[in-house]
Amino acid sequence: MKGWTGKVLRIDLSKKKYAVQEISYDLAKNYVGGRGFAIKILWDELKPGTDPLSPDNKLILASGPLNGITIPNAGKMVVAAKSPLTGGYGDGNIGTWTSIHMRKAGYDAIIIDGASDKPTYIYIEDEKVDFLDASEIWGLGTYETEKKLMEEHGKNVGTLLIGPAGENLIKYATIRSMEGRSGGRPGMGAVMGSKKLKAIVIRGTKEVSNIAEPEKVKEMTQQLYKEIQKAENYEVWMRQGTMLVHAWCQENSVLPTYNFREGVFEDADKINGDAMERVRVKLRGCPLCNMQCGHTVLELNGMESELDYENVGMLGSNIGLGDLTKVATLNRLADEYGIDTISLGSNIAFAMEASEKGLIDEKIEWGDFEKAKELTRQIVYKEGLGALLADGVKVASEKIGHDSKNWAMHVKGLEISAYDCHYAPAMALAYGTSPIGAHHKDAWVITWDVKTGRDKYVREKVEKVIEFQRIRGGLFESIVACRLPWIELGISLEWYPRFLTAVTGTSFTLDDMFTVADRIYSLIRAFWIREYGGNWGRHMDTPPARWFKEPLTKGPFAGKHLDPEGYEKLLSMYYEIRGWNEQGIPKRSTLEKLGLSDVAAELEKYVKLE
Ligand code: PTT
Ligand code: SF4
Repeated sequence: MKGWTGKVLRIDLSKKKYAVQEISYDLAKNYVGGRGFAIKILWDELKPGTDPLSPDNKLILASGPLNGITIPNAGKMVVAAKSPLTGGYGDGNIGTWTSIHMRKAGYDAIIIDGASDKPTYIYIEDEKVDFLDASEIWGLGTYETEKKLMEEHGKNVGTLLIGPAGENLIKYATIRSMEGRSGGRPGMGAVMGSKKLKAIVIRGTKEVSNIAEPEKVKEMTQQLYKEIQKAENYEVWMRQGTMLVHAWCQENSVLPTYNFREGVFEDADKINGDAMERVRVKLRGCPLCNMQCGHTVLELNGMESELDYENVGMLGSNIGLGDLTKVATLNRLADEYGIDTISLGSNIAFAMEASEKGLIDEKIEWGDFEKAKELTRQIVYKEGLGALLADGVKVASEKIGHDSKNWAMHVKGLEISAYDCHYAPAMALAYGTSPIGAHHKDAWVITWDVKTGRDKYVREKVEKVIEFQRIRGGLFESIVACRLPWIELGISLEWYPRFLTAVTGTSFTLDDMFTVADRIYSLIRAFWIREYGGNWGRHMDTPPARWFKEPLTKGPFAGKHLDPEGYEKLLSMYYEIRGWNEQGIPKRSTLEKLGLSDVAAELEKYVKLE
């Protein structure tokens, strides 16, 4: 086959063995790559009920046909496993040279199984895999770890690594790469830690040569780089990147503030994109990108800290902190430890609210930077109050009880990213139905929600959520490329099936890609249901009670809250369009239509199918 390498590298850390396995053309065509490969492997191979932090969990590193060649913004990769935070499917999309080196080494994906009995890292060079001693780097922060790995193996490698948070099995530890990149919000770093795997270093020395139409791909690549640079929004984007959205969020009352109680923050202008631009020191980003968006500023100790909107939303207004340098300091700390900034911000805010309400003994006030910093350390080392928060807000609320589950801001156990949805029903539905828990990546519909009538609970909104999920969660996560050229610069979506067709020689239209996306979505859904069995239901797709029961008290939309009946209506429409039943379980006919008859047969062992 063309385009795909057709090979998967399997590594068994328990036995320190590895093997190469071929994948079929049908699998490649039906799942394309990235998230598609990850869920197919996890569904086929993971025994239901597997403890995510046991050696039996599998860590999947998956690329797509666009990786390893110079196509713009394709320096990305999917990292996936059963999530220790949610108990369901978990993944993340990380910018890294690993994606490129993995394909150059000859693999579409790597599956890491088992666990080492002592700290280890893996060095892969083409066909060769070495299991190396990591005792000297175990315990180090991510910056120091990466530096030492590069000193040892040179700079021409891809790295994926964890910090102390992953080592200590903090359930929202992430995987890090290239200093600024972080991926796998639902605890992919903890899965590495449970395998005593500090890092993966990979060098691919070959070229990805089996491209169906190499000249065409080359020509299109040059054209797209130019088109990106000429885009109308290019200059504005280059000034602030994702931080552009901060001021918009404040204006539209969706900036997460005081644990998502409010959508406006009194000190918003001290931590927005303009504030960042005034002190910015550098621009960084993923490989193969000419619209880089990682803006760094100096934190309190003079170190660089890379600010994206989510980081500032969750470690700024959401914990009541209106000082950019202090936000940057917490952000750098999170990167150093290898812990997700979104979940961290949510857990700190949860502690602040619990303290305010007298539900915990510790005193930690809104905006208290020193205590937030110390709490971050305590979370990573599971000390004091940190031990309560190391498994996420869902578990913390189950432990402290009272009404805290109403304001433990998560869906399916994954903390909500930085958009308040008191008055944004489509975005609430996007969080509710995201396939990994409350992440914005699959359907960032908030600007559309605001533009088209925030009081409306109508079918059009549901259709938009599904359209975005198909594009963002399906197309971009399987090919695998950054979606920001399309979202931020208005680059036409048609580029991507055209690239895919020219690379693989298999004809893909946008509609074909949406069928792949629907297949991936229903299979991810089946995975969750198999894990949750009888405990599955609509509640799994419902955001926390705060947004329904506690209206905003500040800003232009004071008094607004989500309408529970309206939300139920949206959810029912969502299930109907997806071909799932009233509990969100795929119908047999839907699975069959997507070529998943075997999945229907397996799922029937766990729930009744319609
Ligand atoms: C992503 C999530 C995001 S989404 C942000 S900021 W964003 C946070 N970044 C963190 C960080 O930094 N350090 C840290 N310790 N934790 C962090 N947690 C948060 O993680 C990221 C960019 C961004 S920046 C976005 S929107 C886009 N996301 C894409 C995606 O999901 N898919 C895709 N095909 N393209 C995307 N392009 C953009 O990539 P997760 P990255 Mg990330 C420091 O991984 O798990 O999905 O969580 O990968 O390489 O850092 O790029 O305003
Ligand atoms: Fe990476 Fe940003 Fe470029 Fe996307 S736009 S590839 S996230 S640097």
